[in-house]
Amino acid sequence: MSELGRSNRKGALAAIVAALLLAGGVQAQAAPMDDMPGMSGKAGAEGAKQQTASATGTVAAVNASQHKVTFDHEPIPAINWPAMHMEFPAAQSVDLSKVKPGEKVKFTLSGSKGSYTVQSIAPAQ
Ligand SMILES: [Cu+2]
Repeated sequence: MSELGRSNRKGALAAIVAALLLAGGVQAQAAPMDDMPGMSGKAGAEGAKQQTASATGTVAAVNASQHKVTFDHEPIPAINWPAMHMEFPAAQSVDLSKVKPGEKVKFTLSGSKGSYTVQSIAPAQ
């Protein structure tokens, strides 16, 4: 009898913990949408829809071994981004050996939500 009572209590506790975890999970998923208000409308029911955007900025760093590039980029209205300093993975077609820190460039991005890949980099005029 006492054995049964203990296992029932355990079960109830597990259900409460599961409910709390679930509530936390829902909140965590909702948060990125607040950061990117421009995306929620366009993505619609399709969810993580691919978007492309072009931007200008200054090359801050090139990570050849990981094929990544860091920009101090200007605002990107197409994806609702303010000016930022950030690192992006670059597509394999992008030749990072031609990209030098301090260079002012135009670049294009494609991706969805907070995850974008650089598709091209060209010198800015
Ligand atoms: Cu950014």
